Amino acid sequence: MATIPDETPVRLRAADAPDQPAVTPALEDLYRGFERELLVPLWTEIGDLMPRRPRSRAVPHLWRWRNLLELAARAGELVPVGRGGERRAIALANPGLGGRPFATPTLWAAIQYLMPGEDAPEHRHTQHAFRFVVEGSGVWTVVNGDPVPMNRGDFLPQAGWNWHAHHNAAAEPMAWIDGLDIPFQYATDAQFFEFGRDQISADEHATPERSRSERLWGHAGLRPIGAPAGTGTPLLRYPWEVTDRALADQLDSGGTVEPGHAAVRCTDPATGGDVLPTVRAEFHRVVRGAETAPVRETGSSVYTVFDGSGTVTVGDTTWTVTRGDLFVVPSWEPFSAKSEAGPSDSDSGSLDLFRFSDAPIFEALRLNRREPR
Ligand code: GTQ
Ligand code: FE2
Repeated sequence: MATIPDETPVRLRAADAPDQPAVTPALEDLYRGFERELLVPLWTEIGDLMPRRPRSRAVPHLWRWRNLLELAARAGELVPVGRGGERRAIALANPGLGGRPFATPTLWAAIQYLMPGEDAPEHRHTQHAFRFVVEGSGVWTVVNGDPVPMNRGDFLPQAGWNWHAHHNAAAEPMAWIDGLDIPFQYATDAQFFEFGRDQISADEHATPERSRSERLWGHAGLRPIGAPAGTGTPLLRYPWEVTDRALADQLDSGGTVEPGHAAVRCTDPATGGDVLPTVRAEFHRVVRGAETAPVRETGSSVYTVFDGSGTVTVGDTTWTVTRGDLFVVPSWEPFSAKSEAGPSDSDSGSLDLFRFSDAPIFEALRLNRREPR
């Protein structure tokens, strides 16, 4: 039996498959029989279905924040937000995924935009979601009636099936990034969606500095004994001040991933596990001049440059990146980042990256693999 070379094209045609008999009328008739009965022989498909290593249809791709923001602002002027469309969210469509609004085969990433005074109506869905704020403030997301502020650097997880609406209480428009597992759930045929109230109450339009969820669950190492179990992670905001301090303290105290590279993962305070069942969220800080060692992993990630600048390499592609830029790392593509001074010196002096990935899915299914490249 001939071995299939490593770089065999993804789809083998019947007659091209290794060790195939010559094409005779009898063989052609056999293949017509397969077609008629809706049967497909493994030997014509094996290179595509059972590759030697991951071959993502998703490709490395970068979206520039200034372009996203400019288009989102125009959508803010031209396109209303309301029942039906539900959100003024504009998704990143990976050029390898056939025009679907999928950043990776499992992850949705979008820029969402609300004009001053606007409300995005209440709904809930099985898809797990989060918000991440690159710049601005003034929007509160109201989760099960609890208004949660959104400020620069904040990470706001929101597990599936919780009611949520958003309202902009400020005089300025605000943009942020949404991450969801929409493409993954699309493949499961297990999604549900419900419309909530068209208008949330006056109480829920309140603009507290801290949500009820943070007052209960936002104290590291302290679990509220009487707090009722909700659906999914109970802490609804991971404020930037805390994340920033955690990264700075890690660099000072020698517990880094590698020299000059600190990283933290957002966890569910009730379980200690990933913050969402299908989505992992991490912050990485690479100090000026440092570079991360190239690594490849199964599963896909979307990165956002939160602060600073530098270069990032995904597979064979290297980009110079700056605040707000978003890029995709497909499964098994090596990734590394280098922190370098950029055109604007107003940053913190480090390259700060926010990363989200589908790692919890891969770990649950024991499909996770990782190797230095
Ligand atoms: O804010 O509730 O980008 O339901 C996609 C689906 C945002 C949201 C998205 C959603 C939302
Ligand atoms: Fe939603």
